[in-house]
Amino acid sequence: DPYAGDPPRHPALKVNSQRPFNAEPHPELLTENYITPNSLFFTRNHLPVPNLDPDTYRLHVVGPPGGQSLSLSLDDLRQFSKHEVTVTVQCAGNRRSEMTKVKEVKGLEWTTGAISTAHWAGARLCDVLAQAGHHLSETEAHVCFEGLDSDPTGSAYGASIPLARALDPEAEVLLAYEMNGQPLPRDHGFPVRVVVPGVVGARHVKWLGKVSVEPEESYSHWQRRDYKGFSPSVDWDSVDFDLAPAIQELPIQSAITQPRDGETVESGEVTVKGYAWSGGGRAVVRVDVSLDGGLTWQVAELDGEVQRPRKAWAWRLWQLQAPVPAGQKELNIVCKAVDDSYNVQPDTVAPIWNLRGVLSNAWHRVHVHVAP
Ligand code: MTE
Ligand code: MO
Repeated sequence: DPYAGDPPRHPALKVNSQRPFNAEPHPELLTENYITPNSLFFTRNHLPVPNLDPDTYRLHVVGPPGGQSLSLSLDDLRQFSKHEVTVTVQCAGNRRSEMTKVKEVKGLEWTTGAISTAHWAGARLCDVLAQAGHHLSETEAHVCFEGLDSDPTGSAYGASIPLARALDPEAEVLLAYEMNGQPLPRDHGFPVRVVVPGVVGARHVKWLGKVSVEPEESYSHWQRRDYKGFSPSVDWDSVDFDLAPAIQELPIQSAITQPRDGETVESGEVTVKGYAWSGGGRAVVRVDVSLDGGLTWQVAELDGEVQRPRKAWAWRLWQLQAPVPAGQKELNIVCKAVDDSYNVQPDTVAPIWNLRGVLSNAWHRVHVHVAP
C-alpha cells in the first residue's frame, strides 16, 4: 500500500477519498474561524504523501542558460527575507457535487468545503528566482513547479504559473515553510510548498522539489489535461484540452455554511452564515442573501480581514440575522457575492456545467424548514 505512510488526520473531516486522501471540513466548522486551523484545512492529494527529511531536503532551482542553478536547504530558504500573507486556497472542484446534480461529471464530490484560509510564511519566489539570475524576459515564459510526490511510474505532480506573476513582488507568490505559525503539516506540503495568492489551488504545488523557468507551461497532466473549463456542450468524446487555457485566477465565489440544507430552523429569527472570495486579489465588496429563493434580497455583514486593494487574497466571512417572515413553513435561502470588478455569480448551475465539474460558482441555495 503506497499510502501506508500517510499521516494521521483529524476525525472531524468529511473524507471524499481515502487513497489518495481528499477531505473537507463540515460547513459549520469551516466558517467557525477566519483562519482555518491546520488540522481542519481541506486536503487535496493526488498521490501518496511523501515522507521528507527536513535535514536533507533540497529545493532545486534551475538557473537561466549560462547562469547558476541553486540547491537550497531549508536553512538556505530561511535566509531570504521572510514574507507573511493571509491567503485562501480553493480547489477548482469546490462545489462540484452541485454540478453532478445537473449531469454526471468526472471528479471528487466536493461540497462547499474545498476551500480554506491560512496565514502563510516563507521566502518570496521572486527573491529566489532573482538569486538564480532570472529576469522578466521579452518572451512568454512560465515558472514550472514539481512536487516530490510521484505515481508508481515515477511521474511527479506538477503545475506552472506565468513568469510575470512569479517575478511580481506585488503578487506575493511564496515558497512557504510555515502555515499559521507552524511548520507545514505533511498533508499540506512539508517542508515547502508554493502559495500563489488569488490562483486556483492546483498551482500551489506541495512538497516542492524543483522550480524552473520554461518557454512553455508545465507538461504535467494537471496543467495540460485537467483543471480547464469547457462549454456545457463539450463531452468526453469531443473534448480537446489544448483548446482551453489552464485555470489560474478563479471567479467570484460564495456559499452558505449555516444553516444546512434540510435543517429545521426556529421561527422568529434566522442566522445565515457563509464565506465569499474572489480570485486575482479582487475584493469581495458585498454579499446578498435571499430567504425567498431570490425574489427579495438583504445585504449581509462582512467579517474578517480587509486586505489591500488588488491584494485581497483571503476570503471574507459573512452573516445575516433576519426575521423569519410570519407564517413561513420553509425558507429557500440563497447567497451571491459581488467583487470589486462587479463580477457576480451565475444564478444557476446548468449554463456553467462542464465535464470536469470545475468552476462551480452558481448562487448557493439551501432549503430549510421552519419549526412550527
Ligand atoms: N501539490 C502536489 N505536490 N500534489 C498534489 O496532489 N494538489 C493540488 C495542490 N498542490 C497537489 C499539490 C491541488 S489540486 C490543490 S486544490 C491544492 O494543492 C490543495 O492544497 P491543500 O491540500 O493544502 O488544501
Ligand atoms: Mo484542486
